[in-house]
This record gives sequence, structure tokens and C-alpha cells, in this order.
Amino acid sequence: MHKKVAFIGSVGSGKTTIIDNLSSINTVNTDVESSVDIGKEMTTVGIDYGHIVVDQETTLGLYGVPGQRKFSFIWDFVKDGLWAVVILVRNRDRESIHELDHLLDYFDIQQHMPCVIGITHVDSESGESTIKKIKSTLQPRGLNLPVYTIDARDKECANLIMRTLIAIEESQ
Ligand SMILES: Nc1nc2c(ncn2[C@@H]2O[C@H](COP(=O)(O)OP(=O)(O)OP(=O)(O)O)[C@@H](O)[C@H]2O)c(=O)[nH]1
Ligand SMILES: [Mg+2]
Repeated sequence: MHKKVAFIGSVGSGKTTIIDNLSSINTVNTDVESSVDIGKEMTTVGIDYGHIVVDQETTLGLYGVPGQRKFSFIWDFVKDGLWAVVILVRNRDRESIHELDHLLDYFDIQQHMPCVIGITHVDSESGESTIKKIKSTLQPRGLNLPVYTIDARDKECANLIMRTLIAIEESQ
């Protein structure tokens, strides 16, 4: 069975990085030089694709979308038939925390589906205040999702996210 996992989150939250990190094939990467100042040089404008073989019957397709809302029409191509969603939030970034609210609506995140939130860029500052803000976004929606502080460049962190998604499914 091929299961579809979406990686969503604001610009620079680490979606392309974590897919590169996880994938067992060379990823399809749609990064181009950004035409506007987004605080970094490259940005995703299409769908990143990576792939993990779990066992003989199961493969995971890793789909990364652009963080920029002007490319949100691409989100619609990824949105359907999702098995799981990974939401990345950039630590101490107001826009990124605010974007979480929009993404929960857009991707129709429900408690019963495998979904994990990863707070990235925690290497220089603690993620405590971001965790609190995320929890207060989730609570009114009746969502109790696992929230981890991670480094999207770190393999252990990336694997922890994927193992959690599988554990959520197995516990249901
Ligand atoms: N320090 C640090 N850098 C990170 C982390 N995660 C990603 N990065 C870096 O942040 C930069 C942006 O990451 P991307 O993976 O391009 O972000 P994205 O979410 O794909 O961004 P868009 O495609 O523009 O929406 C890259 O240079 C990464 O190496 C992290 O946890 N800590
Ligand atoms: Mg990207």
C-alpha cells in the first residue's frame, strides 16, 4: 500500500529539509531562487517528493508543499487522500505560529488522523513559548496532537516524527 504523507508549514520551517533527510530515494525538489525577500535564497514552488519503504507491503510518499500562500493552489493537489500530516512550525516565529491556525483549517486536521507537529530552529532558543502558543491554538479545536521540538536536518528527529505517525495509526 502506498500511503501519502504531507509536510506543511510556513516558509523556512524546514519541509524540504526534512523530506531530503527522510527519503530513501533522491528527492524531487522544486526549489527555485525566490523573487521576493523571504529571509532565505531558495523556496519551494511545486511539490517536493520523497519516498520511504516501511516493509514489503507499505511505502510512504512524502509530499512537501510550498510555504508561501501565493502557491497555495498547489496545496490542493496534495490535500486529497492523505494518510498523515506533518506540520512544521518555526520556533519563535509569529507568522509561522499564526499560519498553523490556517493550515489546520485548510487541511481539515482532525484528531483521528495521524498528525504530528514539529517545532524547528530550536538550536539557538528554547521552544517552550512556542509549545505554549501551539497548545493554545490546538485546545479550542479539541485537538491533542503530539508536539516535538526537532531539528529538521537531524535524522533521529525526522525518524521520530515518522515513528510517531505509525504509532498513532497502530493505537487506533
Ligand atoms: N538551524 C536550523 N536550520 C534549519 C532547521 N530546519 C531547516 N533548517 C534550515 O532552514 C532553511 C530553510 O529550510 P527549507 O527546508 O528550505 O524550508 P521550507 O519549509 O521547505 O521552506 P519553503 O519551501 O520556502 O516553504 C534551510 O537552510 C535549512 O537547512 C532547523 O531545525 N534548525
Ligand atoms: Mg521547501
